[in-house]
Amino acid sequence: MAEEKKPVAIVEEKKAKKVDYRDMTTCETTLQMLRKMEADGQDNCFTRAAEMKPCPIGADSACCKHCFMGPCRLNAKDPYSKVGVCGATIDTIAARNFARNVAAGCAAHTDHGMGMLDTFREVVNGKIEHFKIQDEKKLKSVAESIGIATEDREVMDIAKDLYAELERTYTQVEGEIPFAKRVPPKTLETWRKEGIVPRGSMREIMEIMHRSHMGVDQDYENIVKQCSRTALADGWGGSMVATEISDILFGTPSPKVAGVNMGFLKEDQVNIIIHGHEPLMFEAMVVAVNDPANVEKAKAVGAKGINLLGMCCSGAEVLGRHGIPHAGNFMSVEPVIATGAVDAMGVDVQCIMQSLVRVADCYGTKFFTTNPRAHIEGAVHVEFHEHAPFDAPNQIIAMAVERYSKRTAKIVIPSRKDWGVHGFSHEYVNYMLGGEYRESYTPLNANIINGKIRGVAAVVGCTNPRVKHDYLHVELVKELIKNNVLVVQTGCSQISLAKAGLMRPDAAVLAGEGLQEVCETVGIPPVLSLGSCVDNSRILMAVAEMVKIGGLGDKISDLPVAGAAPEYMSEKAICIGQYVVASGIYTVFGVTFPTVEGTKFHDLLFNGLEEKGFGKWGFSNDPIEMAYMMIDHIDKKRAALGISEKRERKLFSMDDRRTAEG
Ligand code: SF4
Ligand code: MSK
Repeated sequence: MAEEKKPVAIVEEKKAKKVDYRDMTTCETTLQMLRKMEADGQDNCFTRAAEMKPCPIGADSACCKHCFMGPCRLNAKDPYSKVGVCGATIDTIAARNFARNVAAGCAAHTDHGMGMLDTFREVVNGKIEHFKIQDEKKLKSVAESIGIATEDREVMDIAKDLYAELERTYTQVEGEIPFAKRVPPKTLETWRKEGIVPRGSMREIMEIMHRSHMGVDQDYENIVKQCSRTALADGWGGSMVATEISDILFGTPSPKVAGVNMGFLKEDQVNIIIHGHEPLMFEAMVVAVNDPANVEKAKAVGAKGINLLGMCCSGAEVLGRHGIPHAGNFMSVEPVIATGAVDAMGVDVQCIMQSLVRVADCYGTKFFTTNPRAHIEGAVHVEFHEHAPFDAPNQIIAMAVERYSKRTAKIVIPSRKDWGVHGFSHEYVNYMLGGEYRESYTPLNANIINGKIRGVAAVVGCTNPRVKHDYLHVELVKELIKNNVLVVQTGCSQISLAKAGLMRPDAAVLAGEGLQEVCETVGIPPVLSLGSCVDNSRILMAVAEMVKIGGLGDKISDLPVAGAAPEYMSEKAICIGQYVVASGIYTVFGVTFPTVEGTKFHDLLFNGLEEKGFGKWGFSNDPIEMAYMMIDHIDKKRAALGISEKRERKLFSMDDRRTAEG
């Protein structure tokens, strides 16, 4: 019997602030492990958030440190009472800060996408042999969508042309990016009129960083234009390339039953978690854990096998593609290690908390960084190379097996396991609705027009310790489906909903009558999971298709659709929000929003953009209010399309609710 090792307290001197974890999460496994961490003397992001009061000036984005005459702090309560040392107004300061958020978010996604494209090039050139083109149908459809001929051509010839064309997504200095061809013509017209059709993302990011430098662009409206252009270079550019190349190389997801939650850890197996965003190492790991030589190594130390799980977006991607179980979303990453059952955690890029090194050390988990862009002080770096993709996974497995053989931490695995259907790619939705020989979104549009489906909502994004974990996601989505709004999801949000059981077809009973009928007829849950953060591009493809099918207007901004990221935390989310808004969709965020209400910049984002033919931003921290903000918007669009009267019954609006409450 292994001797229990008492974890070393992270906060030795300063006692972590006493918090009631029931106020912090609705995820019962996360709650159980947070309590365990407390008993073990560990801090976590919830306790650190309670200790770290956000700077109110910073939260309102009313400060600037873009030069060394500052930093300058304005007064958010009286925003036009002061200017920075250089004379910058609140509108300039907040718009520049927002621009830098967009730039960072766009850089993260486009660098990820470019990494995928680099791998694709090496596969096409025959320099990488372990990865192959697995989905030729997808390769051809992507090629055709941007004007590359495919008929009677060799797959590799098409692939070479596709690589050359898609490289422009990043490097092109003039002209429109290739996937602009996928944008509905009237939406593209609005972008052209505004001068925001993106060039290559490198160009856009360079320009936005230049323009937000001290003393350059000092007109918030002009800055917001470049925010839109840069963000669109992400959504219709870098992220879309990441999704499409992943599908071509690893297969386009189709629905599969898969498990979510910490209960999928197995005490008698070597548990390995991959956390981050890029699918390459995870794909190699899926092969490596099934390699008989590695399985034998695990059995030789008494384990029954190797149990691979995902976390965050890496996990969301393989959940839909391979049905690999998912251990939890962003707020559960520290708690999952506290189970003591994780023998190794490998991470790549984005959303990797630095604290994980210390938490892993406390519970004896072997912790590895794998990407040259993302080392963490104190972590063992085992670099992943696409040209020798099994080297890093084999090393990680070997060290996980060793840790299994020497487990000393007490193992406490929560029992909860949630099952659901995952992997609804844009292509599968097309097939599911129309059948193999008449793939089409026509039935979706028809059910929106006849009112069975009121509209479509994309609920996406992170979890954040500043709000109750999972709560906003789940309550918002429940309210939306109850009101016949079909919900699509990506990222950590989809894990929140999977844990709440809403990705099971029988969750249709929670939907309104019309949506329930459609779900039961097609055999789908009322909440469809589409994958990781970059897979928000699948949502863009879906709305473009809805416009193309017809009957719901001629641009994306005509559609009865809305978006939300109720618990967001990352700059990527700001960039996603901006490209969704610039594409024409009303988008509501929770937690906090980096503007001061009553300023011209705030008014532009929350009203003015809609007047120019785009979508607009909204904000609320009440999930029910958020739901009715989205529903009211959907109803407004239905009315403009002249399809309101086709609704079968009147549903509760936000005004009705206020009246009822009043
Ligand atoms: Fe202050 Fe202007 Fe410098 Fe910003 S750019 S820190 S507002 S002086
Ligand atoms: S992982 S960006 S916490 S969704 Fe994409 Fe989750 Fe947000 Fe990271």
